[in-house]
Amino acid sequence: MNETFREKLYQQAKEWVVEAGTTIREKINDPLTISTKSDRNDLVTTMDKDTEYFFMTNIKRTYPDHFIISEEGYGDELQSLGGTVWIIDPIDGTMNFVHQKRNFAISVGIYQDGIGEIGLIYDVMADELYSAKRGEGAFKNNMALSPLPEQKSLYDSILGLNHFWLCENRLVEEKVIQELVRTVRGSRTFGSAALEFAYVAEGIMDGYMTMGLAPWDIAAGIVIVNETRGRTTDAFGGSLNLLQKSSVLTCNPAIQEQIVNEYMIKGRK
Ligand code: 2AM
Ligand code: CA
Ligand code: CA
Ligand code: CA
Repeated sequence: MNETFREKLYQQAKEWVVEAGTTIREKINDPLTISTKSDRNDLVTTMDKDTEYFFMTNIKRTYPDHFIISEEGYGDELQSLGGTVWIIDPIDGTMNFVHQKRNFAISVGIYQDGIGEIGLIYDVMADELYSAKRGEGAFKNNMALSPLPEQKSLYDSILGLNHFWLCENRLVEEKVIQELVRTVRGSRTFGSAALEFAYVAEGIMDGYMTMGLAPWDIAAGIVIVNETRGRTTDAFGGSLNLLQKSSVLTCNPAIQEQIVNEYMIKGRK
């Protein structure tokens, strides 16, 4: 992707993200129409769908040759990441949106032939935009984010985890997750994968690990975390495929191998 076009695309994507976020903020106290998807806690609202529709119509009108991967059904069914692909979660953290009216984000990643070029994560209620272009560093609004520290011990790390790690699975039976939680300084659950990636990039959390995320949960986050020296793999250190669901570990590289080798891979055996 040539530099001039990427800059234009970045400015355009940013404009749409902020416009969509502003609309959500203005309507935050309006009555919601909420439905459930795979289970009773898997929520979707008309705001999720309307926001995705806003992106889809704007993108298809302005860039008819671009593709879209997105959560709520307005995207394309893609078998490959060839060409320019927008990977969009219109509201990441829908449960937070519904119950808390905060701590949710719009997440937009733009990939060229599988390479993450642009990442935008907009914390709508805080009006904080995390952004990155590949090779040009990451920002929170207009402030450049510092590279993550080269020295980091797991003992003084804060890890983003969620309650699914406590539910029945092999890693819990093997006491792996319990040991990991005991080793780290603390754990946090924010309920928005995109924001948890943004916090790792910002260095206010040292890692985030979760099961079963979709491409739109992580596409923007990967680009932003990369730009502050963070690394993203599946929870067992394997590479990610943005056409599939996967477990995810994004963290400071200083603790990545230890989490993977001493906990996750050991626990899977
Ligand atoms: P969502 O709000 O866009 O659905 C919450 O733990 C995080 O996991 C959110 O980023 C949420 O994204 C994501 N998630 C992925 N699959 C989910 C599911 N089936 N139910 C609830 N949250 C899910
Ligand atoms: Ca969802
Ligand atoms: Ca999501
Ligand atoms: Ca969503």
